[in-house]
Amino acid sequence: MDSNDDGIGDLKGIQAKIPYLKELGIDFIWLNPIYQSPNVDNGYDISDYQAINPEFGTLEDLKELIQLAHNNQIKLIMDLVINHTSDQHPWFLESKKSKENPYRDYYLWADASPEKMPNNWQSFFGGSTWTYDSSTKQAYFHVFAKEQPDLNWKNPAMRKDIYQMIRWWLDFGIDGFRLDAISHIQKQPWDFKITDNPWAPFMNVAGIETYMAELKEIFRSYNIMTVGEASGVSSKSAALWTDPEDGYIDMIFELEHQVRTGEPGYEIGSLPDFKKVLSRWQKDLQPNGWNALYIDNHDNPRSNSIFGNETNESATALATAYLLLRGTPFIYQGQELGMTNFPFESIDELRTTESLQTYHDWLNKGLSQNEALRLTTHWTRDHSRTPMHWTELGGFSTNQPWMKLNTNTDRINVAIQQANPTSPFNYYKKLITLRKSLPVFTSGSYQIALAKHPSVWAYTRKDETNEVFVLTNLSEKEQTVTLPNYWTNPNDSFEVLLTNYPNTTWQKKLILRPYEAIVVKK
Ligand code: ISL
Ligand code: CA
Repeated sequence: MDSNDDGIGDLKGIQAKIPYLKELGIDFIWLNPIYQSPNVDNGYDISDYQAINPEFGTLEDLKELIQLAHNNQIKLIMDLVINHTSDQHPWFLESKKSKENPYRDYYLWADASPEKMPNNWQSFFGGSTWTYDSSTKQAYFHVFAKEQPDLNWKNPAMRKDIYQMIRWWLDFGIDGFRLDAISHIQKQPWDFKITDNPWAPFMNVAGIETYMAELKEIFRSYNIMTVGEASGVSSKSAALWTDPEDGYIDMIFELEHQVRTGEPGYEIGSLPDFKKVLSRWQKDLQPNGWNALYIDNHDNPRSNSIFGNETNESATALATAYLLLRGTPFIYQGQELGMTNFPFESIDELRTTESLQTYHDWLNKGLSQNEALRLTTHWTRDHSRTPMHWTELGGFSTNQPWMKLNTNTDRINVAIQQANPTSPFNYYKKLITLRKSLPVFTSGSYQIALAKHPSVWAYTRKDETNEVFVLTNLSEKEQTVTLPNYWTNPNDSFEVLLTNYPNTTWQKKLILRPYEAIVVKK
């Protein structure tokens, strides 16, 4: 929400929407990076960790927001981006000056020539992980954009400065962190040879434990929550990472469930894999680990478009499927309305560096502008970054917003959905209330049901007092299912706790309507 009509959402805008968040029923806010940044990667390139980007407001505004949130029993966590900084961070500006500079080893430098980089590793955003610097005849290392040099975690002086900054924020009064790209902070030796996985040289590499243990020491001395974005940490080791007794952090975002299938450029989300991956994470993290649950985030297209068919039913079925799993559910802005992908028509409508880079790579390979645009936008992160829809005309700003509003604000907006009892917004409210009403949803065990069904995701949650069956048809076709006897025995009573369709039935043979969801308690 933009409070000062410059087209950019800001801290005061969030303050104004605390009542909305309270009504929805959330317990904490996670803010994407709002620090001082040249914005090459939407704030994930930080040039001053202890300053707020003036576009978003001031430290004072943040203090106020935290206060207001706390008054409403809402906590607030910030993104902690410590795998890399911006190339405009004073540490890097110093580091670049000379090989002898005291900040040289805050980053990763190696001998190179313009023709020969230290190795052939590829960055997540395309191209080499190395950028050559002619003045010192060395190259610096970056797993993301060249404007995001990786910090050298082997350097104790660098770590000390980072730890001091972390404590500064925790003393400021925030309630925790989402640890960005944390599994990449340790790298293999530069002569490590890539075989099958191009990201292996910097995915959860051995030795990372030392740094995670140091971070844990800090986190454990505050009453906070931490969630790590930790791609490459397997579901098996995630249980150790998040063990309540001696894990490094409280919970983990896995990235594996975003499986795509189909030809490149035409891919769709793969439902069977989505279900399989999430089920494995549920299994492997019980009883000792803890999941962070999500279907939308700022790095992926909208789930209602890639796994759903952009209807209220698909939005609510997907919500039911993930929000009742074991773990802490996250809701990404607008997901609760069933917001959808953006119909990109021009490259000017895109904002992320990664996508602009991809577009130019396609053009350089000789593709037409139209085809390059189609391939780039098919799966861009920009789908999810368009402004939130508050009213029929958007209501995000009185000015031209920093990214175009989606074209369906008339159908998908807060005002209209608050007034409609069967809207996704009101369904999310019910779902959150339901989740909080029974401890089985927090601590009960997870067991998949109808495991082989290609379009239905069903599972049970169970503790000493309650047993619940969650049944979702995640397809736009009717699906017939045969429920286990245990769940349809006429001698037992079954209570429908929640459903996204009127006139639900519960019997051994069921025909589920498109994206129908039913939650039943025995
Ligand atoms: O592991 C990955 C791919 O298999 C990467 O996805 C990586 O872990 C992820 O992209 C990291 O994302 C985060 O850090 C980026 C930033 O651009 C993203 O927005 C953020 O979510 C760099 O800070
Ligand atoms: Ca603004």
